[in-house]
Amino acid sequence: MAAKSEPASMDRFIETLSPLHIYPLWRQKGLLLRKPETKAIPFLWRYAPIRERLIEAGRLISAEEAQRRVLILKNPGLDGKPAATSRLYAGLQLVLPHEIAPAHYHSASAIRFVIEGQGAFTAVDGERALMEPGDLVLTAAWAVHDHGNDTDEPMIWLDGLDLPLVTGLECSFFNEIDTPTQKLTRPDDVSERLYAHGQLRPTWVHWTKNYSPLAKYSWIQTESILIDALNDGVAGSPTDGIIFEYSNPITGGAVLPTMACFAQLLAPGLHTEAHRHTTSAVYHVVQGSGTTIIDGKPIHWQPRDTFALPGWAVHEHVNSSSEPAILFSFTDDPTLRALGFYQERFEKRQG
Ligand code: 1HN
Repeated sequence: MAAKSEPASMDRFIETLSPLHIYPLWRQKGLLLRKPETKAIPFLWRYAPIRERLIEAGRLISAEEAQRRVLILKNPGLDGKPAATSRLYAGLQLVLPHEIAPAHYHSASAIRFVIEGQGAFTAVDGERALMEPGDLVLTAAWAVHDHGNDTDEPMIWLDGLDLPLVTGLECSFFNEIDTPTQKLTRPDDVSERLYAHGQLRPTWVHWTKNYSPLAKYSWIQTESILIDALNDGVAGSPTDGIIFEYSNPITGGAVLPTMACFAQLLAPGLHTEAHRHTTSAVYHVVQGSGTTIIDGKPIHWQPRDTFALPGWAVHEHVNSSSEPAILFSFTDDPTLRALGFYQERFEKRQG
């Protein structure tokens, strides 16, 4: 609070402070907010026009030259920052037939969610994960990774990274390795066979890393889990319907230390309860169409669209169609929980 007495002398006093690089706390604005504020806005990126530009980019630059041929999804509220929400980066990546995206590693963690194509791969930690639509592939912080497409079809996926967080914390490192592709030391998809069932733990592996040992979460498995729950009449969560978190099979926790991933099914006719949480999210539509109302703004989504949910935005999902709708999402949940900043409130529905 500004002092009420002697405003003139107070102003003269404050003028003397700036040469000393000091400032009165009682005059400082925006220091302690009563609730979270963000410049990120609720926003939808339609797939078709972006796909068109990606294919055009494919004629203009090779994956090798670009390192990664990606169109970044920039939230219009964030002043041109390469970010979909203030803590999450998202982009759509194209790898054309017989291309490679050269091996590198960085301190940012990444996820890939496959949109189109079949049989291209991400190599990570000496193992190739063969990718099909709907598969989730992890490339953890510091893990060397390269992508390749030995098929005859273009491969397109959604990249999700914690990059705005990492750069905000001033902890970004990035390096190439000496060869375009990394040495493969393990059979393709071996981590899937060891861990994807999630019930039997290979006892000879002493996994102490802070991310999931499973490189790929296949869509075949994820989809059947969602559909089985629907057929069993499971209602799921009041705010999210039938929602599963992709988990680290060793800990049961999030797949990465900074990001969590979810797959959710909204049954036909479902209108969820509204809530808000400090975490922000990027959603990608796998199947069906519907509306997510975010801070009063209806986001009408269709298959392959991607949309941003800013932190603390009130939201509810509506599937007014007669088909199930399926959404994939990644969030900054583990970061906020680790720091004790996770908060959730239930709200009145907006629509
Ligand atoms: C990255 O490593 C990939 O490996 C994609 O495919 C997008 C955006 C920023 C920084 C690193 C990839 C990226 C990235």
